[in-house]
Amino acid sequence: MNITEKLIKSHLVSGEMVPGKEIAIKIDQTLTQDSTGTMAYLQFEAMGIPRVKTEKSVAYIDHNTLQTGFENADDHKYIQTVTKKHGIYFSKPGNGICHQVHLERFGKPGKTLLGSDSHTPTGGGIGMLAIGAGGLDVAVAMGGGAYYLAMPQVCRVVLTGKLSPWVTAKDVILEVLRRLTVKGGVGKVMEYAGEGVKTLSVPQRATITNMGAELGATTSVFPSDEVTKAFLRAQGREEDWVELKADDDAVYDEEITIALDEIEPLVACPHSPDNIKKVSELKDLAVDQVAIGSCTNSSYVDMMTVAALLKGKTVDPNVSLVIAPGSKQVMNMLAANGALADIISAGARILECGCGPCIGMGQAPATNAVSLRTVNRNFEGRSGTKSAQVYIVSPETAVASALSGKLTDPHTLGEAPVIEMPEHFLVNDNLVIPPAPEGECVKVVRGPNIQPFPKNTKVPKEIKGEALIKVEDNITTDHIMPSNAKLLPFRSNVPYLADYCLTPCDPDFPARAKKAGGGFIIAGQNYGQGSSREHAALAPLQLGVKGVIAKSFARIHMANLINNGILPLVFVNEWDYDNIKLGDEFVIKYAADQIAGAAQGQSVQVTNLRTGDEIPTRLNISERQRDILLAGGLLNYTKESAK
Ligand code: MIC
Ligand code: SF4
Repeated sequence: MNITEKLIKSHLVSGEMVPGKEIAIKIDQTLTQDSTGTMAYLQFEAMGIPRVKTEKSVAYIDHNTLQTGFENADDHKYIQTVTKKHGIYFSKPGNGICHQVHLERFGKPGKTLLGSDSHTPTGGGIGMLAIGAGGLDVAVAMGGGAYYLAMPQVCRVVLTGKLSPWVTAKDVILEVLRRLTVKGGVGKVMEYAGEGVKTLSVPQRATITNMGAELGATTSVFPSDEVTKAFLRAQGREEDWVELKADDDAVYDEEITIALDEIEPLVACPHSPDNIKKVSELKDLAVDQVAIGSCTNSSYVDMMTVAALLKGKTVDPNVSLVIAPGSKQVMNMLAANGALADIISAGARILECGCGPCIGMGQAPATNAVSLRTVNRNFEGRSGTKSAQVYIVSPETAVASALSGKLTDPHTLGEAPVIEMPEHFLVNDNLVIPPAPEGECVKVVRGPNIQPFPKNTKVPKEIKGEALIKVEDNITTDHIMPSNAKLLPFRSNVPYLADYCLTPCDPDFPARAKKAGGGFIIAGQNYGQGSSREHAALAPLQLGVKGVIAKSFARIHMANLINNGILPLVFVNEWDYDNIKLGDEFVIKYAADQIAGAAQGQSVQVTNLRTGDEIPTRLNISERQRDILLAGGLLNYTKESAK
């Protein structure tokens, strides 16, 4: 078996391990962050289970830490009290980005991790089967329920040789994205192998698995080997190590080879992580802002490298350099060894340990500005400025550019510094609050920002509605439910957020949907790529959206639509997309029967009342998902099944 199969087999609850078929796996650990967490805990509470049933569940506060009003602070109080009551560890704001901290302090090779954030696969860097999902799926897992997914195909990524100086793990994953694109990983696990693996540290591996999310992959995973063991030892938890490797005769569905020594510093250009060029091709592009941090590139070695490169230098006068170390551990170590002073004296602006600019929480660039970031996503508008041009680079390229004021290949800086992994990390978990031993008497505090979330109803006899919007390929969840410093505080208030749904594509969409009393979204390929935010399904539900008809869907978003009872219909004939006009009236007759038939592979006929066309579509659903859709979503289904 390969590693993926071993991890799945040891957690398999039901289903056959045949690619594409639905399987269910036991979840050992969960993580949530604050912007998806409030919803996940409200849903967990609605399930009425007193105590989590996982081995470890951790709630992080890392996204909404700007606290421009009472909303964030209210949500944090809610999460702190609800977790205390139900047996979940609480990582306070300031402790760092969920994925970075989880890797350092809680992740264990051989275990499964389900997180309400699409970059949960960061844990694959330490040999976990770590998957991103919607909040409701995470709530179910906390309650001891299995996680359902389509058995993935496994793509072996063979790494040969070793990275040359100035070339980084970030450049490796950008190279994978260049070859496979943002939909190249859909339905797959990217499993790393080959002699190059042992040359990469755990944080480097985690940078690569983190950005597997940008490929649309179910997850990515590295073996657990001596390097993993050394990392865990340095974190004071060697006892958490187990070895994990593929059998010699393991079989894979696909294979690609990446020669590490042939990679050059790369850059993802606006507005997609797969729009890759060589840094040297774009040299001299003037840069206005450089932001270093995010769950992709904020580890100790990343930050020490940044400090070494900045030491004794000054940031270009036209560049604003902002740096957010990934965790309190990293920040603390930089402070203790003096590297923080080097960063500060070079003129960098230090942000707290959190997501910050990555999700548009502050540091929005100026109009038309060029911003270089070490983040994983550069979707249009995500930085908080629609006209900004965001380029994704490694920390090394980021610093070289911050110093010169132009996009600069770090090779120009001379000899690359060699930063070793520490033998001992500074371990101090005093910002992690354990749950109350007995949660019964804990009072859960709810602020006025927490509003009831929309609930769907059973499928009616006929589903009717108009084409409310028609969008192109690769629409991201940042288009569907934008996040920025103004909107992120409202993640517990879906009625408020709904008024911004899909507005980057069409500002009139929410008003039109409300006026029409709901209807359908028409979309191209890979609809819903990006984040795990359930809000990208909840906001359309609030507006009465009944179905999305698309050429194809991204994995997590499709699961979120089903969990909320919205039909993810796939065009059988792509030309039907071309014939649809805004305002066309659709009807799905005998809806329940057609949905039932879809689980058996039959098509669902959507009638266009304007043209009289019958549009054949597919619902790629299991029998369980059929029942969820018929019930009007996972919550209704769970309640019905409990009767
Ligand atoms: C992101 O990077 O887009 C986020 C913000 O971390 C999201 C979660 C969210 O929308 O709250 C993700 O990746 O799932
Ligand atoms: Fe936070 Fe950015 Fe990572 Fe999302 S991608 S978890 S916003 S740092």
